[in-house]
Amino acid sequence: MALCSPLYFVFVLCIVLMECDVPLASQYPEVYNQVTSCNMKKFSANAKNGTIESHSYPHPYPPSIRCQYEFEGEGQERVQLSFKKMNLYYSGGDPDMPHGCINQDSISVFIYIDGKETLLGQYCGNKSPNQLMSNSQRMKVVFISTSQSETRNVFGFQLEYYFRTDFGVQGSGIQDQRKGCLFHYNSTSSKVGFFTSPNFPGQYPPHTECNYQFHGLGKNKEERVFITFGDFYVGESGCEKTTESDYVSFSNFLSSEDRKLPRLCGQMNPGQVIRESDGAFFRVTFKSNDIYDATGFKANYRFVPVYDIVTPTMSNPEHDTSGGTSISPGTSHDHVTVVMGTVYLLFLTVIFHVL
Ligand SMILES: [Ca+2]
Repeated sequence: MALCSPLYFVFVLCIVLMECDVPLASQYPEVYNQVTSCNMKKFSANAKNGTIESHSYPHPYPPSIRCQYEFEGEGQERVQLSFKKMNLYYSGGDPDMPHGCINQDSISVFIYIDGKETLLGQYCGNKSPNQLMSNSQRMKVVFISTSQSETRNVFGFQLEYYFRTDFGVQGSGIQDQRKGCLFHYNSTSSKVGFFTSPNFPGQYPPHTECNYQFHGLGKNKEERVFITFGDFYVGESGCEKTTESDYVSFSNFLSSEDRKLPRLCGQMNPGQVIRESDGAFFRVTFKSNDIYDATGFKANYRFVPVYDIVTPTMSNPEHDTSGGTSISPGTSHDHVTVVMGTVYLLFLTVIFHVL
C-alpha cells in the first residue's frame, strides 16, 4: 500500500480515531493466526467432560478454517458427544433440513474400528444429530468452514463431551466394571425397572456388546423375569446367526445362546415383543456390528412370583410405565385377602356371641 494512497490515509485515520468498524475480511490475517491453534486434544486424564465451541462462539466463525478436536479416553471409556447448539452456514437450501454436506460448512465425527479411522457421521446447517458415542477410547471431530461463510451471520456450534465408562446405558442396573458393558438387575433391589441400549436415545455405537443379567428369587419364592420392549430399532430385519445384522438375543443360560428364543432386530412397535424366562435367571444381549447403526431400545423388566403368573394378554404399551408385562400380579393376593377377611369376620361374630 503506497503511503500516499487514499486507503492508507483512511487506515491511519481509523487507527487514530479507534472508532472504525474494521471489515471482517481485514481481520483474516489476525484470525488465521489464532485459528491455526484451534486444533485441540482432550484427554480423560485431565477432565471427564467439557465443552467445545466454534471459534468466536457465539459470534460468527471465520471462513476457510479447519479445526480438529481429538478425544482420548482410557480403560473402557467411550467418548460421548452431545450437541447443544449448531448453526452453520448452509448454501444448499433450508439449513434446518439440509440435503447434503458436500461443499458446505460441516462437522464430521470419526471413530476407530480396529484402528482404522471411520466416518461416523457428517452434519451441516442447523441439524445436529442426537448424542453420539465412540466404539473405543478415541474419537475425532473435524469442523470445516468454506470460504462462502465469510459474511454470514451464523453463530457456530457448541457441544459437550464426556468420557463414560457406563456406555450410556440408562436404568437401574448395577454395572460390573470389570467386564465392560455388563449390568445386573437383582430382584432383591427392585421388582421393576428399565434398561436401554448403549448411548440411548442416540444411535448406539458400532462394534459393541452389552449384557443385561436378571436375577430373580429362587427356591420357595421362585420368580420369573418378564421383558417388554418399548422403543425398538436395532439393525435391519433378518438377524439369524448367518447374517451380520445388529441384534438383541435372550437366554436362560449365563454364557450360551438359547436356541429356543429367536434374536430380535429391525424396527418394532412398543409392546410388540415380550419375553419370559424359564427360571429365575434371564440374560439379554445387545450386539452391534461395524456398519449401519440405529437408535436402539428401551425395555422394561419385571420380576414376578410364579404363583402370580396367569395367561398373558397384551396390555396397552403406550400407557404402560410400570414394566408392561402381561401378567396380573395381585390376583393371588386378592384371593388371600378375601379369605382372611371372611375368617376375621367369623372370629368377631364368635367373640360377640361369647361376650
Ligand atoms: Ca450396525
